[in-house]
Amino acid sequence: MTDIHNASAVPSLPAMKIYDWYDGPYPARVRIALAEKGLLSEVEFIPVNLWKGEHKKPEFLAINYSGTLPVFSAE
Ligand SMILES: N[C@@H](CCC(=O)N[C@@H](CS)C(=O)NCC(=O)O)C(=O)O
Repeated sequence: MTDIHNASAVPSLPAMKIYDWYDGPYPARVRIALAEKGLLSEVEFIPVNLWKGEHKKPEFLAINYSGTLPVFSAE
């Protein structure tokens, strides 16, 4: 049985990405949950600058049409 609380015990995790911004409260909740599970190092964080409006640009809307953060991606 897989120990879901031990990241190193999880076989072949897909590449996990989270699009976020450092001072967004919703992204912060995700970071807190990942930290609690010891999974922060398993995720690549991709900053999307809310203050520059990067979350409303076509490149980002193609990832999340609602134009909000965070976004989780696993491939
Ligand atoms: N329904 C979304 C909302 C997330 C949300 O509002 N995130 C904020 C950042 S903390 C955001 O992207 N705001 C930009 C905007 O609404 O234009 C969720 O629960 O994840």
